[in-house]
Amino acid sequence: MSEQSFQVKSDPALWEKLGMDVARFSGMPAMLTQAYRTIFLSQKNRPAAMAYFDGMVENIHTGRIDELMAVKEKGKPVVGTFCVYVPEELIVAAGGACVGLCGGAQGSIADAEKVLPRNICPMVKSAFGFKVGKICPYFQAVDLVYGETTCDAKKKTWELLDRYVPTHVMEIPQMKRERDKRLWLEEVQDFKVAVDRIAGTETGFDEVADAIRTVNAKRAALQRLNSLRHRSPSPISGRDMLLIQQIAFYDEPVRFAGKVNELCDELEKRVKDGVGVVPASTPRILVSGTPMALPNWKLHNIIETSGAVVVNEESCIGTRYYKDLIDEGATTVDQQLERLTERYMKIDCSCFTPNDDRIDQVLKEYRDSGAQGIIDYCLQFCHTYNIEAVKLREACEKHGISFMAIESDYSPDDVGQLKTRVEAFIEQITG
Ligand code: BJ8
Repeated sequence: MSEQSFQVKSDPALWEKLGMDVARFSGMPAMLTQAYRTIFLSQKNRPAAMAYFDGMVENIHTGRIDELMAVKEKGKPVVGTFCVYVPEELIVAAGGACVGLCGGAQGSIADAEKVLPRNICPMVKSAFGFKVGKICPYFQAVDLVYGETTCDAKKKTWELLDRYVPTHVMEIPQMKRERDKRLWLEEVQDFKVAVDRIAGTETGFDEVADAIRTVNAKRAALQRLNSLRHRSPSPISGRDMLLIQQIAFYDEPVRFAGKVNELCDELEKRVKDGVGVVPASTPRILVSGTPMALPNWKLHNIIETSGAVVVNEESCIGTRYYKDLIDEGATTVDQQLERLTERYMKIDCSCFTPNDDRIDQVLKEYRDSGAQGIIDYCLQFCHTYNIEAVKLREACEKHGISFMAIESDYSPDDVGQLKTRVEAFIEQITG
């Protein structure tokens, strides 16, 4: 898609119906259009199959919202979530839609700070501010949100968010012992009952099996895509990969998997023909750490406009979301929920202790992706990832891997300083 033809669409009548602050939101499509043209469409040699994902961004506040409203009209729930621990398979099984609501924009932070303390994670503030300011159609479209007890900032915010939208909370244990696994399974069982109740149905074995296959297929498509971008020269940019991984949280899963596989077919041809989005000599960087929710493209844009390419995201908007699939061999609903729980327990968020599996996983992804250095990204005030970076740095030192830790928020204020640090890091890894 050309820079000039791309346009994020508007639908004030739809936004009005959703109870949004239309006057305030009406400037958003133009801002997003401008940012998207600059960050994405100015890239050279993008794969043709990116056109679908460009279209998803054009329709982010309109067409996809219409689809969610159609789900609601059928009497099925649209559930907002904030964490990859909430099992989307059970929402899909009940005929509902699952939408990731994490916030990645600076524009809603001031709204949040009217209620929340300032010194907490920008992702939590951004999401909360979207709801308080009525400036996110997804937040307005969801019937309820499902929070979880991962970090302190999130779990305490749910108590306040419940004043604006019904907010259920799932308890996620902080350790992975047998007794924690039992608790977790019970939480999953309760979650199924709650979602079924809202959907007005009792999902049985076949619906759960179908949903597991659907979400597995989505995750498998993303695995395929990620392993293709590990090739050298990289056939797709880190910015485009990040975008696709963000869209995975709000697109319809079957269509999304199909489009990712179409892109993979194109990239396979690129790999065969030795075609890259950048030359093979371009320095390769793995980004690890906290998730980058839409439209947080800040670090990737800095890295890729400084002469390097991002070849992997060890993040929840990245491999942590799709590295594990659910075993499809269960023969009863009870077994399905057990297998599902086993899969979710493999997610290695820093909210867990101990969490050494994550350090091993970062090192594995570093080797698999052919990266030459790791930039660990931590959102401000995220204590668990910030502290875990100590162990990650030690592991990198032990294995002779170049490592840099960055702490940032959504404001543009530190872009110049970050760019200087990233450029110096790129120079260091290229010797
Ligand atoms: S599984 S990473 S999605 S909790 S960055 S809000 S942890 S203070 S996002 Fe997360 Fe689930 Fe873990 Fe993934 Fe808190 Fe940290 Fe902010 Fe975070």
